[in-house]
Amino acid sequence: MNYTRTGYLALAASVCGAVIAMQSTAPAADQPASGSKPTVASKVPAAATALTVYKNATCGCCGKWVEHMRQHGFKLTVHDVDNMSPIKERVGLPYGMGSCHTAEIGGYFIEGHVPAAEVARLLQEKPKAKGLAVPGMPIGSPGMEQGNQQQPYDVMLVKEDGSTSVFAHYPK
Ligand SMILES: [Cu+2]
Repeated sequence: MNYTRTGYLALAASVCGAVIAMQSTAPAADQPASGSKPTVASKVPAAATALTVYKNATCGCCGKWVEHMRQHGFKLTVHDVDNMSPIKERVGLPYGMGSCHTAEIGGYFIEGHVPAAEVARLLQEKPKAKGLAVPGMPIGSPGMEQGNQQQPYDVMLVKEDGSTSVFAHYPK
């Protein structure tokens, strides 16, 4: 199965490439201040904040999403893999829900540029579901920032039977 399809994704991928180029010239300085400040992850039990991420090594926007999640208090284990398709198939991602990176937390998958706040909400509410997905790579989602540009997008809840419903709409 091929999860990267349509010109829309190709465009998003080129934007993501631009992000890589921009990032390489920026100082790799802004580490999150550790400790004191409450984060969205602090709303869920500490044991539930361990997130495993699979991505391509060259994916710049994936790396930026990883930073976004760390800044919000999640503890990440990141695996760089060449072929994402077997992982997306294993977690049961339905056709049309695909994005770049795939993560797993608390028995759920997190596909694409899902905001940390929605991951925390998922872990608090614990719906019967397979996971959350932001299909494609919408501009303005975490890790896909392009100045002030903001493409409206939905965070989809993927149920156990593969059907989907809107979990959150952005911008809020
Ligand atoms: Cu991406």
